[in-house]
Amino acid sequence: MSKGRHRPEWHPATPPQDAVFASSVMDGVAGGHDGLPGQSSSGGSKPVARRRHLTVPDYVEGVRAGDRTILARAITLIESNAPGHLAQAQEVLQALLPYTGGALRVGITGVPGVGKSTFIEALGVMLCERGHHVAVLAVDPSSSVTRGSILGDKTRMEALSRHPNAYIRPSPTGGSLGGVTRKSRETMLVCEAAGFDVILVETVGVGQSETAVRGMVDFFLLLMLAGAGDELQGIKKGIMELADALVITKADGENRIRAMSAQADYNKALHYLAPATPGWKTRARICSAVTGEGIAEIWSEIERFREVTTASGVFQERRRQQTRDWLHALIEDYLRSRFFNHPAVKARLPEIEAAVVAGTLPVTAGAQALAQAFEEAANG
Ligand SMILES: Nc1nc2c(ncn2[C@@H]2O[C@H](COP(=O)(O)OP(=O)(O)O)[C@@H](O)[C@H]2O)c(=O)[nH]1
Ligand SMILES: [Mg+2]
Repeated sequence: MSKGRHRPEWHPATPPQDAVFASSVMDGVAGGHDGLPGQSSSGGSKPVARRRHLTVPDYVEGVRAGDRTILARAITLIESNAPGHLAQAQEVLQALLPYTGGALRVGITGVPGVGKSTFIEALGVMLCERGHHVAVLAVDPSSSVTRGSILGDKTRMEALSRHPNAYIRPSPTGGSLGGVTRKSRETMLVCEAAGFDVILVETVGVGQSETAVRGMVDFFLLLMLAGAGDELQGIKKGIMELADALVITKADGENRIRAMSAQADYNKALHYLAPATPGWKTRARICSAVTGEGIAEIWSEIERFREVTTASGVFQERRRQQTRDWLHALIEDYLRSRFFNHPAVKARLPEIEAAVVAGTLPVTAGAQALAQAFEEAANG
């Protein structure tokens, strides 16, 4: 592994290949992350306790007590792709489940450079000062390429990462979007059981990850730049339809006036879109993480959203629906992978693919033939 990058602090006594680890961990920043204030996580002298094997009750009690080291290890366990770890992770989750669900879950998306991390820093610090406990997670399926961009972001979240009420967790590098979102959802639950009452999920708005994050949060915030008012169509419209609030960032200095004009444009455009949440009107606002303008107002709006949708039942129903959707998504992933990895399917797929492409076999007949081969083999 490259310098400055190493395996998670938690790993089995007899290390298998590095490949089983869903995440690799960069050298820690000097801050309170992972409960190691001011100490590099690759530092030479590690407390003995960090190496100790943890049982399921150890994890559960440690997380419930808000022990940052054990919280970090529980998340690392969840992020592991090793089959042996999956069973233990699920036992831990099962035990923690009664203590989950208490946080307000907020997703934050926008193109790279729009100011997500800076916004999260400003909002997060404000919330921590008010006594909230804030966990920041990232969903970034591309991070196996960019290697956990939130780690670079941690320099943008310096004050927040040092705040005792905050916990910042980099994106798991799990490969597929499905894998990354499973880990992020479960990490979110563990953070709730640890007592965090606000979960902020950052995701880059460049692919399908914003749809995945919309599926795991209560409130979805889209950050936008001024000067984009003339390109309201296309992909942006699709993302705008997912948002419960639209925020024009960097409304400071000379840009403030442009931000206000963009706000007016977006409010007009939003008028014609179906609301992302029934009974809630999505509005555009402006904010500046530099002057602090708009940050407190956005939080008030998120709180009002919770009140309105809780009173109408939409809040609770969305969570139930998200959980059902999650179950179905996992089943689909499982079946898809069983199907395509089955020797009977693998043996016939190339020939059937070639036949449908050549136009000698109807596509439906080809799919049926594969399904039949799979079922016959699966039924013995
Ligand atoms: N003037 C101004 N610059 C900002 C503001 N928020 C972020 N920036 C700058 O915009 C750049 C990108 O910010 P960042 O938070 O990393 O964006 P992300 O990629 O969406 O997470 C950085 O150079 C920030 O300093 C703001 O409110 N006002
Ligand atoms: Mg960022």
